Amino acid sequence: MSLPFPILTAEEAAELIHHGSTIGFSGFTPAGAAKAIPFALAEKAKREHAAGREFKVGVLTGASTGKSLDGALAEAEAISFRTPYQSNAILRKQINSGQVKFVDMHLSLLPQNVRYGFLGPVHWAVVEACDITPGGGIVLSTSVGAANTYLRLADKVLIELNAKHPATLLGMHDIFEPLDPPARQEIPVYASSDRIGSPICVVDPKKIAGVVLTNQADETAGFDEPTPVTDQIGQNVADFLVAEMKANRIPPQFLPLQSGVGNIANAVLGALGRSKEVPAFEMYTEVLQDSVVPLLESGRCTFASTCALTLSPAAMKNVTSNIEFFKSRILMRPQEISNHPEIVRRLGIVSMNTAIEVDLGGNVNSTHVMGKTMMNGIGGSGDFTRNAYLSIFSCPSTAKGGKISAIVPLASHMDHSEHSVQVIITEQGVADLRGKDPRERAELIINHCAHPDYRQQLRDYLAFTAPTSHEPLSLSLGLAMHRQFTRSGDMRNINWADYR
Ligand code: 0RQ
Repeated sequence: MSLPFPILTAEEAAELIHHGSTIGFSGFTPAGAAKAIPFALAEKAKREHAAGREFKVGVLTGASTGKSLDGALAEAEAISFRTPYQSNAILRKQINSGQVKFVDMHLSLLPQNVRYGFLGPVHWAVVEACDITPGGGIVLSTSVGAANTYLRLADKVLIELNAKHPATLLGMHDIFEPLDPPARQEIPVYASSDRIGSPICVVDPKKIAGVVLTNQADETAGFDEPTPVTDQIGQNVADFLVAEMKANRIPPQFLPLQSGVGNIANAVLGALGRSKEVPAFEMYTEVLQDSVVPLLESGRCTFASTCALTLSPAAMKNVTSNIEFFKSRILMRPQEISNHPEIVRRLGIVSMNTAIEVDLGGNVNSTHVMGKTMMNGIGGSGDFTRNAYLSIFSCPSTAKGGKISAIVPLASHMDHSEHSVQVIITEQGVADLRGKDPRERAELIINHCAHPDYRQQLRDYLAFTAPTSHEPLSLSLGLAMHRQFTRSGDMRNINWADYR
């Protein structure tokens, strides 16, 4: 089919974008992220810089992306502003040195914040598609993210038409954008599999400045091999959910599951899939990782609503070669819907996200190492945690070879407060904080989740706090374990007397 749009090289497309532009890219994780145009834009930035001219752009995406987008643009020092989430090592350094302004945002809020004008105008939408019609109908590829909103709001649109993703993905997306207040209405998703929108995005064809033909796989990174620690965390989560079911706190048909990204999330889902006692379940989540594909094939997972197919090339091939099977079991939604608090609360989702550290009150830091250094961002963890039927955070009890305790007296940064966090799970065990007061919480977390190397020093800390206060907090000692790590490189060296 011939298209009524200019067919451009990635370099020609990049030439259209000027210094100071704000670009809304497709991509939620590396899945469905634009690749050729951002890479060419990074090359253009290098040329401009070599000629002594400024060249930086504002980068909006769905979540993290791949090496051709965040990686290449960061390496070219071409990013002025970035939101809402990232996981690239070079970009992380630039964010932490103040070179790039980064706004860490709940992923469900990003599209409405763009619509409300809170982030300024979007000059370009650069979106990967697996098919496009002459009338401006766009079939997105392996994620939706915020691409639908960028396509609608941007002044101009560039499409990467990627032959690597088959046009038969048509039907796997469900595009829906809510009205804005005061006209806002309910979002009519009553079950994980409910379709409420359109399989395609439609843009005014006059806005399409060009189409770039590509053939590139998603730049998904593999997972680390499971370790005894991640396996044990997974097992503890599975055992906890089985016990909840037996106690009739989870209905026998189970509840939809949400799971975050990374090694731990992958291990948790693997353990749930293997469990003989967890019944077949649905997922209402934001990222579908490799571990879910065999669960869908075996029927352990009966349906997965997601925002992205974050799959390795092998797992992706599995899906595309059996597309009709998976199309009846997977739905990709915009992040505004996959992560929407209203739906999370209505469906009764069990949320499972990852902490960097947890404090004795049950407050969770998911983003900032030692309170200062941004790791990736809050992502969707807050969207789900605050509204979940049951909210779980898991992490290894220690980091950096045991020199850091993930259980600390006071979180050095707080993403999820004690009011939203119900259950903490490490390889050591489970702290069920529901209905517990601050002192009970502290004891449960020390006894069930802290590493044995740290239990006594955490108990010593508790002993220093005033027994009559509601929160067991010492203003002078709360961050002493963190200070000890920055001083000596090992939290185990703490001598509380040095800090009193
Ligand atoms: O560092 O790679 O240098 O060894 O953090 O930790 O244990 O490999 O776990 O890959 O699951 O990532 C919270 C970062 C965990 C991630 C986080 C260091 C550790 C290692 C990675 P190295 P692991 P994971 C989904 C929803 C955001 C919130 C969320 C994340 C590295 O899951 O970004 O769940 N979550 N969002 O050594 C110092 C500590 C540490 C520490 C871990 N206490 N101190 N370093 N690390 N704990 C996202 C989306 O919405 C898209």
